[in-house]
Amino acid sequence: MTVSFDVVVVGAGLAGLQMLHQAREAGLSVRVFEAGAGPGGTWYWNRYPGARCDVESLEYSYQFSEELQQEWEWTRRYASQPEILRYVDHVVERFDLDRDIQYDTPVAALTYDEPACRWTVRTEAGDEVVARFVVLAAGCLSSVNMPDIPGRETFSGEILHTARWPHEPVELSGKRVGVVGTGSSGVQVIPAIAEEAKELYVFQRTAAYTLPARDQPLDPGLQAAVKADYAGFRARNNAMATAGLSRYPTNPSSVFLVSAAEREAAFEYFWGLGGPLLLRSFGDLMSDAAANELVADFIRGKIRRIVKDPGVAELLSPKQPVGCKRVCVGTGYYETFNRPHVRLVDVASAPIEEITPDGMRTAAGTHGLDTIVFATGFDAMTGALLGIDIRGRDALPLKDVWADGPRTYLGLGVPGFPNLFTMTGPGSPSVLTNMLVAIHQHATWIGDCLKYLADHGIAAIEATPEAEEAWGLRVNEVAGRTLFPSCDSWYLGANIPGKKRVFMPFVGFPAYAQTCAEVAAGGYQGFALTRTGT
Ligand code: NA7
Repeated sequence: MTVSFDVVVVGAGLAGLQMLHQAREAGLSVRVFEAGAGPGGTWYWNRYPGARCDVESLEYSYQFSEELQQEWEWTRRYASQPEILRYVDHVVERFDLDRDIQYDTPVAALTYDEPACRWTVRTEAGDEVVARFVVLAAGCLSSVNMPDIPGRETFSGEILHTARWPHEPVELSGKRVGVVGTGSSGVQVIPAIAEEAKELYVFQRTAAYTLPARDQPLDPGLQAAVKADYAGFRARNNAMATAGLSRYPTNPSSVFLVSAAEREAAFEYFWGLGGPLLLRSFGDLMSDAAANELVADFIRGKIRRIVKDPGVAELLSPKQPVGCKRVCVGTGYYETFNRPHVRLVDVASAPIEEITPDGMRTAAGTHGLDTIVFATGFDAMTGALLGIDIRGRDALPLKDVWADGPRTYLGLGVPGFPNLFTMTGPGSPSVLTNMLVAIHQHATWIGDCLKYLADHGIAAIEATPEAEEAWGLRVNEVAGRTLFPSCDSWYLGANIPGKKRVFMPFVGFPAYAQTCAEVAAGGYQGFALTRTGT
């Protein structure tokens, strides 16, 4: 007999874990399928040396339980990967989540049975369960991008990817290591590997803006003050465009209204605050290309002062607008290039051509390597979803519906796919915010929705094509007012060869959350609801 659940959740990362909790709170039976051997998603897989969250720990945490947020003590301004995994384990234990999670179980296919209003969920092992609802919490940055470089199989040393880092320690001391990629993962792993490796070659295609994290032990006084009114702290953060960092100043005025000296002073002040706060120094940095160029130039000046070799400093200086690719937050990144055993290899002018048995060949020459580390990112936002064979009404494949890019209503539902919810999906703020806030908003919204459907005898909920169409226009219209779509980023899918270029996340958390709340309050406007027996 096929086992049946009210809800199946795909993924036991931070989104899936909260969704499990919310669905239980709504009185529903739940099964979570997780590909990894343990919980934590991003923090389970990305175990590379130096891995650390670039959102402050007091904010990168769950807010669904006052007891949880009171009892957990963070140790640093930014939590390391092991600390977050300890937090995840604590949450799993505290809320007894494990009994509903099946690990080592990637989901292969989801098929909708329209007459029954049920999904059949098939795992890669071939097991099947049925569920009234499916929530996809498979991760925005979980489908690994491994570049297809010829000769990989011939390499005699070890090939690693930051997002599939082994559980056992990796021996790098005395080795010649090559790192490909200089996004957020590269910026974290490069200084850590430089501590151990005999020689380090950094293969850079596009320089990224790296802002100093200014990580430090968390001030116990600050932690206590936040805990004294955690609800207020959360509410203030949720009102920010990026859903966070409300305790820092924001200057909404134009950079063009001040003198050059005042501008520099403001940039210096916000640079000194650390993390992405520099982008808060003026209100038009992310909407006006000329304003953005001023802050870009300020950062390039910093790079020139830190990096001793002018040629290397020039190569490390990004050309694209600041923030159109996600800014990196690092510790000692630029300083690493002053170390004598670290070499920057420009693979924009001389691309990687081949991996040989003992190294990497670019158009400019060969570098002997013992280990190659790919920090080449992810097929973001859609990769994990399209990795599952999802078929909706009339056996419609999601991959066909999304052939020209993802289309959703609120990043929560897709026409033709009833009773299927995407958490932090394309069309929602997700990666442009503190993910934990985005997760909280989606998990509570979906949890409330499931309860509403049960209370009102509704068997199926499905986004309407009209609502999806209108939402797609709004996502584009809001993004069009910013500089986000102005360079080849993973927000646009531009990092994956052949992927359709569509700006995927929604810009502006508070407006989004308000729209979702209004949709729910209005009886789920934009969704077609089918009553039981109709
Ligand atoms: P990112 O930000 O996508 O960075 C990937 C890096 O790898 C980036 O520098 C890419 O250069 C580079 N890359 C990708 N493919 C290649 C090839 N074939 N050759 C050379 N270089 C390549 O991924 P991360 O893991 O660092 O960060 C992802 C997010 O995770 C991050 O934003 C945070 O939200 C957490 P490119 O820029 O494409 O020229």
